[in-house]
Amino acid sequence: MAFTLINARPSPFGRKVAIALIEKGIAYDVQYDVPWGDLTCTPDYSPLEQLPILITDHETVYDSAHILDWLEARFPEPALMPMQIDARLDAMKRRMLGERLMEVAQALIFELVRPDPSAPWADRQTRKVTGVLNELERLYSVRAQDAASPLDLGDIAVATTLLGIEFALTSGLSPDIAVLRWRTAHPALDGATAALDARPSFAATRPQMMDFNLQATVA
Ligand SMILES: N[C@@H](CCC(=O)N[C@@H](CS)C(=O)NCC(=O)O)C(=O)O
Repeated sequence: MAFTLINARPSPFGRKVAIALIEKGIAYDVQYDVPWGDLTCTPDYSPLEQLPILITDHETVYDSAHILDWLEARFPEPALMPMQIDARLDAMKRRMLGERLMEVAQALIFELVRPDPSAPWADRQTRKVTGVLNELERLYSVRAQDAASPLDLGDIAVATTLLGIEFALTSGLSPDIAVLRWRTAHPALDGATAALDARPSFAATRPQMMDFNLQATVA
């Protein structure tokens, strides 16, 4: 079966899907698109008009979280979710927090590049980022005690979000927002992310810039 991933750069959402495909041993081609551009093909494949989109011979699947669930259902081996119920619920919680953190961080960045940002609204998003980072730090402190735990979708979601945030800051895509510099105050997340980032699936999908104007996108 042929797989095409339509992706945007440097999308943490698309990277999440690419990592899951590689971990499952599924070969795929990548096509890049700019969903904000006049020539975008994204609406041809997704009513949400968002990337990533995964196209196979028989199906078109969109939204990164839904694509991960679809992959797990259609290609269960190797499993990226534990079968044991407590481990599974823990992975689901880490995955949910990782996915929501990306959205909150994105909302904060977009607000702060607006010409007249709302301070109360930005403060609220800042509190959410702090709270989620602290909760993930607690969860990964526990997870670090079991060095043998296999990779799961929680790890992929959390690491792609944290590395995506870091890339946005270091590449200048985002302004320097103190709460988004997550490494120093969160040693368990620092350690877990470094280990995950050393995997071949992460090495093969490092974020890269494309010609992208955040200010124009927000406007
Ligand atoms: N919840 C979506 C978010 C994806 C997303 O925001 N994708 C961006 C590219 S990185 C996009 O397509 N934005 C265009 C838009 O929102 O209209 C997912 O996880 O797939």
